[in-house]
Amino acid sequence: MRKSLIGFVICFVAVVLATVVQIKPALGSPAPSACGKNLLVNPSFEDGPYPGSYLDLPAGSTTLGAWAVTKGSVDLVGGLWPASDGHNSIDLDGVSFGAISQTFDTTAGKTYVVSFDLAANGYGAPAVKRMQISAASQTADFQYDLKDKPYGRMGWQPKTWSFVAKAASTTLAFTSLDTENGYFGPVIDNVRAQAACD
Ligand SMILES: [Ca+2]
Repeated sequence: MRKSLIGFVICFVAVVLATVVQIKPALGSPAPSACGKNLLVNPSFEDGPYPGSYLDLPAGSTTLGAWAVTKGSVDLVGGLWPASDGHNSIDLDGVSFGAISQTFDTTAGKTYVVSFDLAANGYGAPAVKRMQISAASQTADFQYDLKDKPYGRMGWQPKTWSFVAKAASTTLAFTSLDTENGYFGPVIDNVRAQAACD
């Protein structure tokens, strides 16, 4: 008798839990899916010279090819830490707060999906690294809190964002929003920009 009662209670709880899970509202609208090829050149920062441990690139540098360094400086990081893809990644704080951008062909009115991996230079402050992604006058801010960084690893976090193009070409930019120190910033790698699926 007692066993059947326990069985009934377990079944009842399971049904309630299943119902709660099913009616749980979605948090925000899902990002659109990406289709087709990556529209970026040198999307993983693997082209160009071998950076050794790291190579500081000031604004105006052409070392990254299709990527322009547009502000302050960034570091092309090689052996200093593991990239999320290939060998190299970019610290958006080189010796000052930096930014990079790349312009690619788009179709006005079409949605594009940008994905990248985000980590942080853990060698110093600020404790929370901040950056902004922008394209076609649309922006989104991202941050990486060092307290979330696993010990001894980069702890790369995949990020996704989408924008609607307004012209036949669009400039995609990654900009450090840090205001402290200038040497140890948000780190990005493995950038993709693809048209959203129709
Ligand atoms: Ca890479």
